[in-house]
Order: sequence, then structure tokens, then C-alpha cells
Amino acid sequence: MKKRPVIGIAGTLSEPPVSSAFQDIQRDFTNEAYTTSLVEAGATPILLPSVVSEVVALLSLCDGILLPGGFDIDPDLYAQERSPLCQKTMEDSDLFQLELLRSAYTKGIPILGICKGCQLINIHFGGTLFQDLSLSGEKGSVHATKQIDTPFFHTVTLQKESKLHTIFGSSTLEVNSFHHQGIDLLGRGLVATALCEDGFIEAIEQKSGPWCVGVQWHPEAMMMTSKGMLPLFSAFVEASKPL
Ligand SMILES: [Mn+2]
Repeated sequence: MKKRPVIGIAGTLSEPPVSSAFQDIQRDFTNEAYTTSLVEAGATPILLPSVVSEVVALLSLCDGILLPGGFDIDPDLYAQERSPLCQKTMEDSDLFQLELLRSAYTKGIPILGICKGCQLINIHFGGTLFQDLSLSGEKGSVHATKQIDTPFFHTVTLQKESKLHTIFGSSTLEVNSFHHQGIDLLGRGLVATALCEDGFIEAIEQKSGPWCVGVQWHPEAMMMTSKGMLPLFSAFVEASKPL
């Protein structure tokens, strides 16, 4: 039997819950939406702890890399002064995930970035973010809701001849939206392959190198109630199959 591709999910560092006896020890976590989405798509997921010195060894275990959603990215990493609208950041997580991305891209390992992961791909290639969408000077800057029980959805238009267009076989897609930041200037070699009608970039693809796609929405959360996003995970897992 052929081995299932192993997908490394970058861990996210976070403070422990208040119930923990070890309040000064951070945790490295992922969530079940990422792991079950990958399993359904035919992969074996593993959680990669945020140990920057072990990136090369961790990558040697992986056929593909998933960069998940998370806290805001430290604006230092895209050479901007921190805006008061920038929220909580965890620089150690950012540095680990950027090193993982750099190393994976260099080795030709497929990469799927989700929400923050999409923004990290943009920053890695020299792009920038709006630290809050309201700073874009455009209307329609609301891409999140505080009511967790009523997720916010909007339509995106997929660019023809993009990977996403091929994957979904459609030029529009209904996606959820949980982000207060977004891509401003695109990084080198990246193409905006999904746009919201207000003009914000909702997905990017790298033209050269390994399969490298970032989506601003949360396909793994959508997978908890429908299979509509399975083609995206399946395409990523297929691209990650060892030759
Ligand atoms: Mn959105």
C-alpha cells in the first residue's frame, strides 16, 4: 500500500489556559479542524513544534507543510511601525513559521497557507499587510464578525488559469471570513488568484517553485459542516505525494 503523504502543521505558540498550573510555560497547538481535514483528504497530519533550530530535521519528516491561522504577524517582519489596530502577536511563532516556509520552499515541498499562513507567504516573498483592513482607505473593510455562532461569509472571484479555478472548476466561491488584516502589496512572484468584490485579495499562488497556495478564508472550519472545501485539501495532498 502506498504511504499516505505526511503533512506537517506548523504549531502555534500560545499562553496556557488559566486552569494550567504552569502559567509561564507556553503551549504549541493546532486544532482538530486542520487535522481532520487533512485526514479526510488522504494525508497523515503531524504537529510541528515551534523549535526553530529543528526546522531542517522536522521538514525531513514531511511531504507537505500547512501554515495555519493564528495571531497577527509582528509588523516588524514587514518593516512597518506597529499600528494601534494591530492585535496580539507572537514573534517566536512568526520566526519559526517563516523559517519553516523558507526551508520548505527551497526544498520544493508543497505549502498550503491558511489565513495567517497566507499572509506569511506574502511576507516571506517581500509583500506587506494592512494591519487592519480599515487602514486600507477602502469601503467594505469588514471581513470578520465577533459573533462566533454566526460565521460571516462572502463571495470571491477566482482568476482563470489559477490553481484554485482548476481545483473548484468554478469562477466564484462562497467562503467564510475571520480576518481583520489582509494583503496590501503582493510579494515577488505571487499572483492574486481570488478577490473579494471590495477588492481585497483573498488568495495567492506562487508562480515558481513547489505547489504554494495561500487562502485568506478558513477552509478547515468550513470542512466541519460541509465537504465543499475538500477539493482544496485533496489537491494539496495530491501535490505532496512522494514521487
Ligand atoms: Mn474575507
